[in-house]
Amino acid sequence: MKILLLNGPNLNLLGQREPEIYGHETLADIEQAACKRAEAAGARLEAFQTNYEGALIDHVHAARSAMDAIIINPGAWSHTSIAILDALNSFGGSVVEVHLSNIHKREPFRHHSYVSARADGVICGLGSFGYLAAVDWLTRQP
Ligand code: CA2
Repeated sequence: MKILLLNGPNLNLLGQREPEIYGHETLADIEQAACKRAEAAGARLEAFQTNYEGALIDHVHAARSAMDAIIINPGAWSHTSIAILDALNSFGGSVVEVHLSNIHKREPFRHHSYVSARADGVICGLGSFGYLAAVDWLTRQP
């Protein structure tokens, strides 16, 4: 099982600002923990973060022939990007959408995610644990 972990815009700033919303951990901390969790379950995880929408879409396209599953926190693109939804619709494996914060408890413009229309599961509001929960679900035994 090969898992691609994608994080969208501004998530490279995690741990540096707004810890009351997004926590104290850095993105590197989160990626390392997700990698460890996947390896413990016999899976491999690759992580990529970008502030460029086209770069994220290119990674989804590359994953079509190389990855079994995608865990994605699309950041603010969740609420705006039909292009990311279209790219994920071309991917045949499992997709889990993760948000650190509970987007439904926040401003109304964060309540809708285009990506959720494709995601097999959506986790929000559990902080960085959401990424581990996504790995656990993807690597669960039947
Ligand atoms: O809760 C989430 O994970 C979000 O995807 C985070 C996005 C936000 O636009 C979504 O509505 C919900 C924002 C990420 C910004 O991350 C920062 C981290 C530290 C400092 C500033 C921004």
